[in-house]
Amino acid sequence: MIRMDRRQFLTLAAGPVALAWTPRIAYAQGMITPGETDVLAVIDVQNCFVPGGTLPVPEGDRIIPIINRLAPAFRHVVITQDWHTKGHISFASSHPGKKPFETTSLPYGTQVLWPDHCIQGTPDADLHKDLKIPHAELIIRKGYRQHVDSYSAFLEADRKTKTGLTGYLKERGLARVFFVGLATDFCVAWSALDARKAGFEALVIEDATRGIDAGGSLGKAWADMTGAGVKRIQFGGVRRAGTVFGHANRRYGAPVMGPRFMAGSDAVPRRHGPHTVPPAGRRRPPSAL
Ligand code: VGL
Ligand code: ZN
Repeated sequence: MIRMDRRQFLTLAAGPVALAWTPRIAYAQGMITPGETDVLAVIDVQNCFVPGGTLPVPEGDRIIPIINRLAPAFRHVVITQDWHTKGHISFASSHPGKKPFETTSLPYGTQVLWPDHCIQGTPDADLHKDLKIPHAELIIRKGYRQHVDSYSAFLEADRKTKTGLTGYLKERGLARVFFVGLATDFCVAWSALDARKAGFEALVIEDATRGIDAGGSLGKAWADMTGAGVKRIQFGGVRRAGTVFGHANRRYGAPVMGPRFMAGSDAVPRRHGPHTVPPAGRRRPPSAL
């Protein structure tokens, strides 16, 4: 005979009810459950952009555990890699007398000059070893033309040359792109803005990004993004299909632990983001006991 204590019984009994309630609660709390036409775009989480790399973004490595926990919520994931040639035109070292973070004028406009970074085939250009997204479906490289930079995952800096990502997403029926990665104010922002121009819905998961913030670039990037209809959300706002947090929190009046969608000024401080979701094994509603 199978013996079950009261706690186990209540947990099991609550299961189907909880699942049935999930969509309504998700909507009520503004949480987002990624679906079949959603894709997570993981931008440039490479050694070059984390501390110890050639163009380190402050705290760039801090987003990796968050991305690893977020990615399983998405059926579809694409990854980008900044992938420059040696002596690339975006490197200050290619412009005598120029220093990193100065600008120069190029045929396609003003170019910020960077330290040599993310050179094709070097360990510096590798995806970070702690990034664990085995189900990612595409890795798209950009910035590999000697004379054109590319922050955006869609369109290079000449604003004409396409990377092919628009066609890929459209052919696959993917309509809503969630962006994470590095750096918020360059490759993430340019990608999100171009996603909007190409007709996609675009969201940036703020606490799964970090910025360079050169000369006010971070504030400007957010202003441009929100002006273009890019939504600004937090990690806690995205949840995996089939989880029952919303229900559990509501019904039992438990402290709000579940992921919540927090847009704009409602955003909860970063420290609350990654800590709000218990490990997968513990995702079940509390029993009433
Ligand atoms: C990036 C500067 C130069 C980025 C790439 O990934 O944001 N920034 N190359
Ligand atoms: Zn670059």
